Amino acid sequence: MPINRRSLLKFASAIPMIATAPNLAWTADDNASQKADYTLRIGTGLVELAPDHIVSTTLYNGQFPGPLLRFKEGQRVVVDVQNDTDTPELVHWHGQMIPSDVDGAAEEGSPFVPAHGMSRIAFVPRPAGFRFYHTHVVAGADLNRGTYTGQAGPVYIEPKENPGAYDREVFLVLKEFEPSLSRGGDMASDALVGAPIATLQEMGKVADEEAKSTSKGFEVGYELFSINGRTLGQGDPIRVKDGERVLFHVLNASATEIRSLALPGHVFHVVALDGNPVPTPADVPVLWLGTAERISAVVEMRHPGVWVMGDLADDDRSHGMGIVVEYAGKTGKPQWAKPKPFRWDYRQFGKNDGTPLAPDETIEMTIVKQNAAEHGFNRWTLNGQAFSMDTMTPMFTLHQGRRYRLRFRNASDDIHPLHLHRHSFELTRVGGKPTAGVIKDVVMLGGFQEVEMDFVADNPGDTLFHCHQQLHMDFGFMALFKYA
Ligand SMILES: [Cu+2]
Repeated sequence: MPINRRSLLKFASAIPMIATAPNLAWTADDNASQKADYTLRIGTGLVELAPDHIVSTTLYNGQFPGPLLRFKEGQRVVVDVQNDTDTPELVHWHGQMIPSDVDGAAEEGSPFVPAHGMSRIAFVPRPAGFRFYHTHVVAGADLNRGTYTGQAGPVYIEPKENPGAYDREVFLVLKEFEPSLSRGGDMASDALVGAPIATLQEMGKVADEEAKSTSKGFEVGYELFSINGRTLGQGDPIRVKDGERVLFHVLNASATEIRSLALPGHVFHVVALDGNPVPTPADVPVLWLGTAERISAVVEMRHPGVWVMGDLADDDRSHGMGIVVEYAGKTGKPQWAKPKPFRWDYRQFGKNDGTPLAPDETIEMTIVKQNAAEHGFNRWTLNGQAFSMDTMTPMFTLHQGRRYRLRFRNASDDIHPLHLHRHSFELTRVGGKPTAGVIKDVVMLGGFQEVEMDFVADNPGDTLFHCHQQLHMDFGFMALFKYA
């Protein structure tokens, strides 16, 4: 098995893979004679995180991250997905407003890519911006399945016009490897603005008391951490010049973790969240990203040296979560400096004094954790119900054209990266304060906090909502929306 030794810079300008003529066993499309624009091959491969840390996992096209796919907004693409593994797979096109049958979620009715089989998928990419693709199968207790594997890759949908004032684009995919189950975790408690709400804390206490188990359920920990498939210090650094403006597209491709990123002596000028331009671009010293979130930020390189761009958590950074930024003509050991504490506030990027439109309807969901209720795993309920993969019963009915407000109340201490498929939403209340104008497809909800967001039911078809933390979504934290 050849080990992929691509450099970051090569990756940043990756050329789309040339598709080979597919030998179709099954097709969802009527143009089997047409050549696919892209081929994704799912199979076991090796990732050389470091010379002494080579991991074997499931990959796209034998590499991590999967190839950067550059689509053009509104221009139809045909993708062949070849599954060389022994189990059915699903490729989800995260953040795109496409039909349910190609979205890549079984709960919405997308067909599986059969084991040792092929599927042809065709769709019109939209909207423009930084998206990604990843597996959407249930992992449960199997840490060799789902997003614990290396099945993730970036998508960039070229806008019809490109307003970016930058010299260079660099994609960064943050990812952990070698997962294992453990008791207890270390979720960042200082990541988000807002204070815990007493009534939600009380609900959490009641749930704890009602739990049959006195201990918390399993969490997942990792041995190795990487950016673009390399641990900190391995592979090529990001080479920059004094005065250069670099546009970073950062993706948190973790299965379960919240991530932070800082570059000592530099600020991030955030221009887009989840690929959508923000109304108020703003400078921040630290990026915080929930699972599956993306941030696009310009960094002006005006602090020559050799630096570590890395996670704030010392343990994660020392196990590889970082990448070296090296100015031209500078040498020496990469330097790290811990930034001052900084709490992430989505409202910072919203419309000033923004008031959201009034919704037609409000849907409330209260999130409760049942400690170790399912074979030692925590079970998650929404309004008292854990999603059943057997029945896949829809929870809500949508009427096309209506504006819905989702109000989430978190009666647990965990941060939840909430994700809605096939639609974008506008944040309307964060950390107890109103906001408008920030359009996303994943939002972090803090422990014992509330968040509100609006979406317009403008893309008919079954639509999945779930927490993007793989352990949470696999153990109940999902809901299905049906259009009337
Ligand atoms: Cu969650």
